[in-house]
Amino acid sequence: MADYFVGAKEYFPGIQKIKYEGPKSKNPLSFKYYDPDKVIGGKKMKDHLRFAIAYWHSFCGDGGDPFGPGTHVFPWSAGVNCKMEAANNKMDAAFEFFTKIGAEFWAFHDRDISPEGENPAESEKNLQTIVAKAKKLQGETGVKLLWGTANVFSHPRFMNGAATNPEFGVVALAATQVKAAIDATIELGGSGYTFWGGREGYMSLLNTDLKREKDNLGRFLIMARDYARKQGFKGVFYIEPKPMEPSKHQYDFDTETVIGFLRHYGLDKDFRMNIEANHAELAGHDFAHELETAAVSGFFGSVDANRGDPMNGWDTDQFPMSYYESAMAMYTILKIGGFKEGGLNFDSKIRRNSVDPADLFVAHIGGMDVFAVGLEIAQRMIDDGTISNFVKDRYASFTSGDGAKFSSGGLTLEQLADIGTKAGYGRTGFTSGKQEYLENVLNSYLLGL
Ligand code: XLS
Ligand code: CA
Ligand code: CA
Repeated sequence: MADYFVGAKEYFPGIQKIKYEGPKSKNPLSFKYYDPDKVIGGKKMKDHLRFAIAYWHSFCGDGGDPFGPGTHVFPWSAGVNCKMEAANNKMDAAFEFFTKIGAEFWAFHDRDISPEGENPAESEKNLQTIVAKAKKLQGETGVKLLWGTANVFSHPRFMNGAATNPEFGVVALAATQVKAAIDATIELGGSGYTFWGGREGYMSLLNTDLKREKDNLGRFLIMARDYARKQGFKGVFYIEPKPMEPSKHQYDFDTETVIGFLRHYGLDKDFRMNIEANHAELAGHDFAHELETAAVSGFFGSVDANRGDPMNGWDTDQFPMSYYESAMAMYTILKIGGFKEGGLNFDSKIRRNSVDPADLFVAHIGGMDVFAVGLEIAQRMIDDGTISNFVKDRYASFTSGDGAKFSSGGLTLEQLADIGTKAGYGRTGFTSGKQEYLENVLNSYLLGL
């Protein structure tokens, strides 16, 4: 991968390629733990972690919030009147960032990278023009596309939803974007295509035909899948669960809900989960719960590696900071053999008042270091085996005798009750779960013991 900026202009001057300098380094623009080529459990860190940069936050999110306009000044659009020229510059800046930070993947929405035109045909032409540029930059830098998606939630026309909109005309307009974004993803060799349904939900049942909306969403996804497959897309489709915000009730509430939806509409062969830490929290779940739920059902796909603020109920999309969270996440991921097509996409944004160009680098460095540490801890958990052996022993009564018979479906309820009656009460059930002990064990891995 090239380690220099690739565009005509350098957008992050004074910042060199970020290098691993080790935990003792005081240089904020260096990795303390993420050492891309370090081998953990037989695989390089970079191949375990498959970091991706979220185009929308890093190059479009200007720090604006509902109470005030943006605070971040983007050198690629300052003083540029033509939207396409700004989009072009922004792509140069993005690839400069990808190569300097050393991320091998990126992810985008159609409207992040190219502006909407006067009509759908012009919008598509804009997208194709920028995609051609992105393809060239991918070729020059070796950076790859993790996934693409369409933004069918920001424009006011989508205020009542996209595929679940009560107006057919809006569903058709959503299709123009999704079709073009699928084409763009294929053109860029993306390994995934994501659907996040922010407005695929509702605010009030008083104006909502819930069954029709869900059926329409299922039908739309079937059409999108069939189109992409027809065009030769071999990658994975992702659904990204989120329980609320901006809708009150979102149909893709959490992993378990989405799995039920996918099975109901016959989409379970092609779709996997893109799990975001912050969305898990909004659903009242641990990040690891969502990952494990997807993993054990064969629906694990990719990850949006951010965090929320547990003190409020917003989607704050902050950079990850917790070694426990990253360790538990990587533990699940390692247990199922690691990422296949997916990766760790930083769907994270710097704060409104983080206005120095270096802040974007420092934020990503922190997130990458947190997952590097999490990976190391998870590998210790696996290598030592104390935790997995404990779990195995805890369920040992299902692996022989009547327990094994039960597990393989060899008992009726009468037979099961009969076994219970014969055994009697005694101390059955009073086996310690030893959570505190296991937490102490986890702490010792955290300290590298
Ligand atoms: C918003 C979502 C969104 C998806 C991609 O909350 O996280 O950014 O990841 O559309
Ligand atoms: Ca989010
Ligand atoms: Ca996300």
